[in-house]
Amino acid sequence: MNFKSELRWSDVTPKAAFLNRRQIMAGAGALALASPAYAQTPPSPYSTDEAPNAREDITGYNNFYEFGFDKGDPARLAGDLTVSPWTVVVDGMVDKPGTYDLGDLLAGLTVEERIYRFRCVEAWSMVIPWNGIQLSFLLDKLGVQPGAKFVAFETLVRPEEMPGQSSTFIEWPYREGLRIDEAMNPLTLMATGLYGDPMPNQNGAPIRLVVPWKYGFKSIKSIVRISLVDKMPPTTWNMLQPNEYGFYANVNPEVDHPRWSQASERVVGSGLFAGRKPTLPFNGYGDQVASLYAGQDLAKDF
Ligand SMILES: Nc1nc2c(c(=O)[nH]1)N[C@H]1C(S)=C(S)[C@@H](COP(=O)(O)O)O[C@H]1N2
Ligand SMILES: [Mo]
Repeated sequence: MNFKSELRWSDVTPKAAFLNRRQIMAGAGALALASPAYAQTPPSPYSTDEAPNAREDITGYNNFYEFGFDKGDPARLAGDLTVSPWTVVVDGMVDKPGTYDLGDLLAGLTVEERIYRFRCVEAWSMVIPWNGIQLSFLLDKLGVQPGAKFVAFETLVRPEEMPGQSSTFIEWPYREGLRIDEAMNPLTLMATGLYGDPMPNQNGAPIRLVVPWKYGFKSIKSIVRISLVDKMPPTTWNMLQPNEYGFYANVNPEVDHPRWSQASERVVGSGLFAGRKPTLPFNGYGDQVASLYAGQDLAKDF
């Protein structure tokens, strides 16, 4: 049996990374053998060694306005979203445009575990063990043309399954974008799962962006369109409140939100009194990304 051709995109998340060695030795050998992709996932040098939040925090406290404005709405209402089949349109300045089945889009690419800090613009944070594909590898496969300066993303529009889309507060689809060098940075991930399981619907199934040095709103969920473009694309929060939410949205303790401080953050799940810590420039990823912004005034390009 050729396991590789039998594997679907959702099967290639590295579950075995979460089984300890003794479990693998003792009883899970069958899983390891049947799923070569699992066993081949070494710990990533890009992962933080901070302890991940509990699955209940990550899957129970969400922002996903397509399902409502409350943090509990996505967990309550996203369960019935149809995430398979899933198609992604790739268009613009790219060698291989098309309407891809998700499995075809990701075929041949390696799913890695990346444990990243995650900082919402609302000043709360978590540590999340994502599984996903480095965006640069996907873009290399698609063939970015020299004229492309930005990559734009759109979320699914399906009001029948996304009750929050009855609100006109946001002009759907939810949109986000990155400059090409940001998209090509090795930290930037197209996440397909967390904790070794396929992405929970409330976290942006079946595929979402994760940009760990930027405020969480850049990390657009449930992506159905990827466009390579030559101009800075319109993005949802910037369209809504340009003076509060910039295109770059790099985590920056020195540039406050007009209505609250960004100097510190509430660590979700860590208890009432101990749960605050200072926010770090670029969310602690400055060594990897500060050079992208050399020569830019980050108080202006916030
Ligand atoms: N399509 C879409 N993507 C989205 C959002 C959203 O409302 N719709 N919210 C953003 C915000 S503000 C945050 S903080 C993160 C939350 O991701 P999480 O629920 O997986 O923690 O998703 C981002 N991506
Ligand atoms: Mo957010």
